[in-house]
Amino acid sequence: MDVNQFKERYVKKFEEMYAFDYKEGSIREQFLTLGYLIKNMYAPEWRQTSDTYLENKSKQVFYFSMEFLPGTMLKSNLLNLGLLDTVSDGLKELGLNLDEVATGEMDPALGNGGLGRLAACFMDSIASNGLAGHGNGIRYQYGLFKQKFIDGNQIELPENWLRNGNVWEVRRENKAVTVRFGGHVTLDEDENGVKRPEYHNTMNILAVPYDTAQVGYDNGVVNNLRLWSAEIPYGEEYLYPTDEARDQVKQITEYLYPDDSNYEGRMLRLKQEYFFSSAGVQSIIRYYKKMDLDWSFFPDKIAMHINDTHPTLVIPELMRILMDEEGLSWEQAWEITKKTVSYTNHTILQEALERWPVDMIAQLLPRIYQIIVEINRRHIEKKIPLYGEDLTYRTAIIDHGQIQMANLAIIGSHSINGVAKLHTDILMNQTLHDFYLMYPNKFNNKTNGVTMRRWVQISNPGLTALLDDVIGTKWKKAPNELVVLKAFANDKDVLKRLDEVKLNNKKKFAKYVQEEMGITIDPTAIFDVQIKRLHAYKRQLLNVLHILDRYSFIKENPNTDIPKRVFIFGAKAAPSYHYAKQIIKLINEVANMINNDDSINDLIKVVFVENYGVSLAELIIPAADISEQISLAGKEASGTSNMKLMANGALTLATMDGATVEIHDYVGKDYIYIFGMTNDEVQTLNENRTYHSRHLYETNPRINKVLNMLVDGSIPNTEEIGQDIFDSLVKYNDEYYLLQDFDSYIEAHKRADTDFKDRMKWNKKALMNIANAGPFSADYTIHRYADEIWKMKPGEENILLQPEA
Ligand code: CR1
Repeated sequence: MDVNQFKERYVKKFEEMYAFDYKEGSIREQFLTLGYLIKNMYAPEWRQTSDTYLENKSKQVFYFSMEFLPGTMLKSNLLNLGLLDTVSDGLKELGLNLDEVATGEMDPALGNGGLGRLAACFMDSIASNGLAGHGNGIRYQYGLFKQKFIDGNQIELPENWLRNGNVWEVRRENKAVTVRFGGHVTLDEDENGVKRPEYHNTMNILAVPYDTAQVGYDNGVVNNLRLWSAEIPYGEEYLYPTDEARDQVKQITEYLYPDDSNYEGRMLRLKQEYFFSSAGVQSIIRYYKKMDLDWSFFPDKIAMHINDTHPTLVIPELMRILMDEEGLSWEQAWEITKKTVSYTNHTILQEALERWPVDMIAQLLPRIYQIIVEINRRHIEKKIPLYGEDLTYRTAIIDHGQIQMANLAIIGSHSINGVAKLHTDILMNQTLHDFYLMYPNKFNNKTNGVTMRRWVQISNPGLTALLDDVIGTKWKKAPNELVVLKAFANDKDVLKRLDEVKLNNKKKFAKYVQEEMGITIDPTAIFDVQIKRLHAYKRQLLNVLHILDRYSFIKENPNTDIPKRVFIFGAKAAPSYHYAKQIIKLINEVANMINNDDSINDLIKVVFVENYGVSLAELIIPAADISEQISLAGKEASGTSNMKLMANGALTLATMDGATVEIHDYVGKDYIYIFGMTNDEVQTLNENRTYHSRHLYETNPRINKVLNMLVDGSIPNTEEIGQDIFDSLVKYNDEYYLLQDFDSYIEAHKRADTDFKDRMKWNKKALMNIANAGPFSADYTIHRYADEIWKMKPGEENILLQPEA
């Protein structure tokens, strides 16, 4: 399609849809027109991809995830279809602007943070790597809450992302399945003496799929993201005569749970988990039957991956269907299940490990409960002779009246992986050590990755053009080619151009901050960015302590020559996470105080953007100079903003935690600012029990001064929260060791100040970060998942493997 053809089709489409001239269309109408037009264009490839998979009986992976955070899809679809320039030029000739039209799209916030965004990057990479793989999740009516600040406090508003419809999705009513809840189950013998379950008085919910195309990059592959919505089954409306009864159904897919690191124990959450797990498994089974193969080939054709433990019920659900509906024996079903399912762990935080009360599962899912009990019984029986009682019971699925979802996920799958080397080591040596002794071969590492298409090509066109010009375009298909850039590390011209690209991106963000927040920031200042969920372990508070320290230094030394800094925060706190919300209030009040203090010559500004999400990340990341990755070592499983920021030329200022350890190893110590305790040092401090934060408060004058600011009225409107936060650090012994790492953190920032003054030195460091970002492309991560866990090859004509006897 050339520019003229595009223009013609666009104008025609607009008139068909709205029956008036496109020039009078609203942004929303222009966006919708473009969206439908693009959908028409990939529809044949979408259909063809799925036909090919069926014809070739290709092995396919289904990625089960409670969350997907895809971001807006207009530009990513255009990019992947190779139409970005054509459409951008065509619109221009029609007097329209692609960037403006793109604002007509809502950003679907169907996830909390890293876990959901990772799932979206993986969808993009699976299709772009030419792999047959699809997502399976929930079509929440409301995404993650919209964050507002009122008097500096976080307020949560509903995010009605579907209110104007969604161009990309296709409702497939004819593919709906029924998911059963509640009631009770009896096991009756059939004529052959086989026990068959009979369900009584169940509540039947219709799961209706909405499919969204996942367009691969320049390869003609279009996979599927299937999100399920709960409805009353047709013909059963009479069973739901009241609003309340109907609400119970609607509720199942109404809200995304807004906690990312807290286990939420409500019945509704459990319903959600079973709902999309069961619907997904049922539709996969129906599909497999179309291939007309023996059940023993199932694991050769289907892989089911569970993103954290939220979809763990896939395991007993697959067992249930294979036995109860397809008549397989327990042993056959168990072999198939284990070979089909694999599991990723995303956190070692105890409070995030899912445990459901036995009663809850027994009541909501009686048949599934029976199967879990039996899996547990057989596990214990088989392992005691091999590992003894102590170890075996520590790995039990049912313990103290609770179902341990991680234990079920490990026992019922063939692979468990962590998301960065350090995280996987901690899983093997500590958190899941008993399981590691039992199943050493199941454990493996898959360091996270990010898609460079969204995070460089789409969000940073300036850098993309520079790279294309300097190193050619190979990096777009093979991100490791970015390493070629190293050859230009001392090339003044390239470094200067890099500087200009960054400055432009900073100007763009500064404009947003001016318009949306009324804060003026200087684009030549250091843009120091921390963007991630608000959580105590991520230590946004340490960042604040540094800001206060710097502020008081400048007040006392107004003529200092340190470079200007803009501290940029983006973070949502779980609505029930009181402490995190206090930190938000504190940051906002500190921002107010500093931004309005004329005596410091704008040497510091603090910008806390409202409603941080994928779209804002696309604006902030290309503008960042410093990437703050300052979690307590051992706590951040991987982090993924670290990778996006690095790829956009920000310098990482970090503890040795999560994937930042690997970033350090690739980029080299001269191009990163490392501070603080290592994981081993944290462990030692934990074991010795010698940490006394009050002692540090009393003996370290710098710490003393900054902490006093929290309670002596220096910061307006923080009386109560200032005291609470102070107490968490001094009275309750500073759980995340902020004060222990404080001095080295300040030191690291000083080094950054000095380096920034030498522009060429700084730009060289930025360049080295970009050049070393290739290994963190999700394309490589997905390649390793496919190769080592899912046993899949791109476009492979799948040859039937002989099933094991
Ligand atoms: C981790 O906290 C990681 C993402 C994706 C998060 C973060 O470090 O990058 O997963 N874990 O792997 C999470 O959300 C529920 O757990």
